[in-house]
Amino acid sequence: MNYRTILLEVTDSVATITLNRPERLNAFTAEMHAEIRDALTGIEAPGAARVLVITGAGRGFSAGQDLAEGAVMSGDPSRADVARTLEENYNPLLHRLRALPMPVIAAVNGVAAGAAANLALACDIVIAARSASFLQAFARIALIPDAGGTYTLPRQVGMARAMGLAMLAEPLPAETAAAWGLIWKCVADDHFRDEVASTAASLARGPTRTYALLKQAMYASADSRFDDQLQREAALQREAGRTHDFREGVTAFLEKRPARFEGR
Ligand code: LHQ
Repeated sequence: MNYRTILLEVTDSVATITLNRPERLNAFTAEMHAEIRDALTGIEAPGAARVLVITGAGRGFSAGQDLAEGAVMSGDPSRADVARTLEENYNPLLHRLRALPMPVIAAVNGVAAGAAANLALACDIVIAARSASFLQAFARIALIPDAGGTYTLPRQVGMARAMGLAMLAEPLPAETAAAWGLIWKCVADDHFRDEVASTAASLARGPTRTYALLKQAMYASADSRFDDQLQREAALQREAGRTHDFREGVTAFLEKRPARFEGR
């Protein structure tokens, strides 16, 4: 299918969604959300892909919600409902990415602002170009961080830094984001695309089913008690132990050869 606001490419089991409104720094519109939903339906189909990469066209990753989109400011201010797009678009997207049974890489090529910053930070692996930055732009327009920001930030960088980022709304350089443990890696701009491609290719050769189970375990951990998490680990490990790739992994180890995972 031809999209107007995104590009979708699937090569060697790596699906790439490129946010593609560079003249608006890839700001999100309702149409972009609908196209991403459609693309994800294809990517989720059995055997379609083993990794998803989300990135931006041009110089930015995304400037978050398109503030010029009619729905954002329409109607009587006392009855305005900016949360509607969260409930209809962003929140379901975040849930879907978390539940996607494969690794999701945010390849942050440039500035990621507002909801787009938090969408990127909710992905499984975040790789940023050195010139990229993360901007909790919300307070600049008198909103609170959304798209999971108030969940992700205090957990990943601690309350002091989360508050500073949210209230001061200053760009956080990619290098600092990596130093703070907010993202996986910050890579020199010249090597960024190669690094994303090699990471995606490596994950695409990995034990996809196990990655899906690992996501479930990791993301449940923030809200779990120790004992519950141990039980969850055991249940999910039981499933991992029944995959073809587990047998292959152990056999390959014993035969002193690289494993050939099939993702099942
Ligand atoms: C844009 C945008 C944009 C439209 C750049 N919209 N055009 C959820 C619920 C409902 C409502 C509200 O929001 C949310 C969640 C959110 O995401 S709230 C946060 C929304 N995002 C922002 O507040 C960020 C706004 N953008 C900026 O502050 C800057 O553009 C940054 C710092 C990201 C980049 O600055 P520059 O590199 O200097 O680029 P620029 O500002 O010149 O932008 C390039 C063009 O893109 C420009 O258009 P123009 O016609 O002048 O060339 C901007 O107007 C346009 N643009 N962001 N969010």
